[in-house]
Amino acid sequence: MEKEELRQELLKQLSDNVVNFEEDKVVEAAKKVVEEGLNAYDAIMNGLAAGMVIVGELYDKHEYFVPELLMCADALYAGLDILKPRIKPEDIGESAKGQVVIGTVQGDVHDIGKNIIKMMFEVAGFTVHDLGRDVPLEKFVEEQMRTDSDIVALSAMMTTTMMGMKKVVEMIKERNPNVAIMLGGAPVTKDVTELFGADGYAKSAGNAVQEAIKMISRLREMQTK
Ligand code: B12
Repeated sequence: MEKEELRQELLKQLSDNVVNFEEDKVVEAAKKVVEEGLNAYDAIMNGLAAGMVIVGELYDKHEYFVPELLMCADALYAGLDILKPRIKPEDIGESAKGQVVIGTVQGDVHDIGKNIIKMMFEVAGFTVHDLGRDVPLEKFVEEQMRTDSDIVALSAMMTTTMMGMKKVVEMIKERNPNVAIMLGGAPVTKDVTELFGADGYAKSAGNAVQEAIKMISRLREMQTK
């Protein structure tokens, strides 16, 4: 099989098997990606994560319910375990050093997207302090101060919990305006980011690290002016 044909076939297998919560088959396809020397980052984004987008659509159409979602997430994580150690920093296109505090805000247990963003930062060379999900808002402030991190990255997947981000931005900026705050998650937009007074936003994992690096240099430029 031609390499491109094999790539397409394996991406489809990863995506389909996340959707069908076939954990063993996801593992099998992920191992094949590694054996064939294909790009692990591509397999995560265009295979596993693409499958999870379809899962979201099935949930929205009431074809899938909570138990299915959780089984799909298990299948996605099983694939991530195999592919994550194989990502190369150059696949992400940037390499950086710094510290990030990350978490999903209070009241919100959605952490699949947050975990993917965390992985991107780790691969790009950042030290990541992961607070997990349903994180009390003050905890972000405390952890930033404890670690003296350059970036605080907040995730929210619900319109209700998204409002908590504004509070975190206010609390952190009040203490230290030089910390770069980045927002993300399905309901978050560029407009929301600006309205909440945060510094950066990324629609997906694909450009989160690049955006974070731009955000830090923007802030540093402002400080030297
Ligand atoms: C999986 C899922 C769940 C799982 C979560 C499992 C887990 N461990 O995460 C479970 C079953 C637990 C769940 C529960 C609920 N859910 Co739910 N869930 C979803 C679903 C189907 C998919 C989310 C997902 O994982 N997507 C895949 C990942 C890869 O994508 P992502 O999260 O968007 O992340 C990407 C980007 O957003 C971005 N990103 C994310 N975070 C960050 C952070 C930063 C800093 C940056 C830069 C980028 C970034 O990068 C990521 C990677 O590309 C969505 C539907 C949807 N279409 O999104 C509903 C959805 C989010 N859920 C919803 C709801 C309502 C609920 C429940 C209240 C349902 C209920 N009645 O019980 C509970 C909430 C519990 C709670 N208190 O949080 C609603 C929210 C509606 C709203 N707008 O407020 C949605 C939109 C479904 C819907 N249409 O109604 N859910």
